[in-house]
Amino acid sequence: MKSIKIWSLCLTMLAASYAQAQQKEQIALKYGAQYSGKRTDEAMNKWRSNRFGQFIHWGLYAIPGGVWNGKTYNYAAEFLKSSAHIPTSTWDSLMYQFNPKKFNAREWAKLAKKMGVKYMTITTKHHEGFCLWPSKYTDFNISRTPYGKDILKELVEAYNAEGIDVNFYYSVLDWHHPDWRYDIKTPEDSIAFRRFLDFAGNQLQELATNYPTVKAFWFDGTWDNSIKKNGWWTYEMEKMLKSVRPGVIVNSRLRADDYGKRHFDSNGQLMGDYESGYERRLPNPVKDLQVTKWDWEACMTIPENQWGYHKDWSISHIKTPLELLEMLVQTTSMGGNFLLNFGPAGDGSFRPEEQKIANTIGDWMQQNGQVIYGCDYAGWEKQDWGYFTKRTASNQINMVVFNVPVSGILKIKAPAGTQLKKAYAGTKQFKLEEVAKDQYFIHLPVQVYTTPQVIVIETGGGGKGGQYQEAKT
Ligand code: H76
Repeated sequence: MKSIKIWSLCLTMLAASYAQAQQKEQIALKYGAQYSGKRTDEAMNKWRSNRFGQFIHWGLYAIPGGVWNGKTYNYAAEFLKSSAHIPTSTWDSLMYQFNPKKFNAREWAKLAKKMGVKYMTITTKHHEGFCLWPSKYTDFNISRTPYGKDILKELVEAYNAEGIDVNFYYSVLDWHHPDWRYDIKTPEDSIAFRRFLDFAGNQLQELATNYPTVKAFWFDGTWDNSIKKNGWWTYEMEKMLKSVRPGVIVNSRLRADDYGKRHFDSNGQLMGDYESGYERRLPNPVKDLQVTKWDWEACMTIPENQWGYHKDWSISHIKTPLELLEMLVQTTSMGGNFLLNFGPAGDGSFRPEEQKIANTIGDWMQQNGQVIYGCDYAGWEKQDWGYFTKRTASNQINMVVFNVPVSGILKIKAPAGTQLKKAYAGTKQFKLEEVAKDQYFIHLPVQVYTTPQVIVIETGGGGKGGQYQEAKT
């Protein structure tokens, strides 16, 4: 007994000195995280409460739609220039065909509103380098197409009119710009890339200045050595955007620190305002609960890996509305935002499959959006039937049930000492049974369910007060 005590004392001391050493080992960084912890200002609280967003990939790649000279390329359609080895001058001349006859910004915004998204993130410029706004820093932009008008402005106005926030996706990687470099190997590279960074900085300043309602910048194409060796620039861009547009939000993907460490700096601090590494995948709802410590967003395609419009969707599994809805709910249950991608065609229309998905998800969201918007990680143990969400700054716990067991019994393990009072959906009340210490059953009618069921739990008071007979073993 005595030796156990001494050992545990030793271990405690060891742990304490280890923690101290860890703290001392903080590396001095010039370009690391600009603050620590979650932002709690109004703009960030709004971003977080939005929870569900629409991603839009639209550019010249929507015209060929993954097909070049009669050959279909199965890789992501927005990468066609690279997959089919198309010379830049050939690709760039697609600009003279960009004339989306069916484009109607207000219809796009109405579909998004119907789906229930609270924000939309649009590719202002993807890797191809083509700009959806009339940038004064390059001719490779919308004003030189037969369409001619500022599509970005039309979209911002139409979505904002529906009460939807608009965020700008911006690819730093640029296949069009002669000064882009993947790595810096010579003094010439260094000079050219410096010119490129000035160009990109000017464009970002232009976007932040000319579209004053922009809420966030979503950076992409930042993984190459050239950016990792220029962490200072990513630090400066975060600062610059926040000074031009106070409250604006940037994703962690923008950032690299002094040592080229990305997303999280060399001291393990998240850079930017939210983590943006979950792409076409979600964290594990049991094992990966560390994500609840910071803000994050997952982005998701409907096919396996198509962001821009691809003519042939038969080449991969197409996610169903229920699959996508479950991803949205799971993401909310872990304190993240879910950004679902759409790739409109070159004529400005949404394919029927995407419209169906938007409408089906929207039908559910109109009824049940209260368990998504303004909701967060509940801190309750995950159960097989689905997910818990919690309304921020309230005691309301929601259950979103995707798998009703054959018994109709939904098991709940409440946090220690939490009493459950009532389980209901609208005016319908379910039988709630306390079966053991902190354990409850909710009895659902045994039937076939075709949509996720929402049950609200009221906590506090009542119950057996923890009077249970403990087993002696
Ligand atoms: C790789 C890559 C890019 N990142 C995704 C968000 C899409 O934009 C895709 O093209």
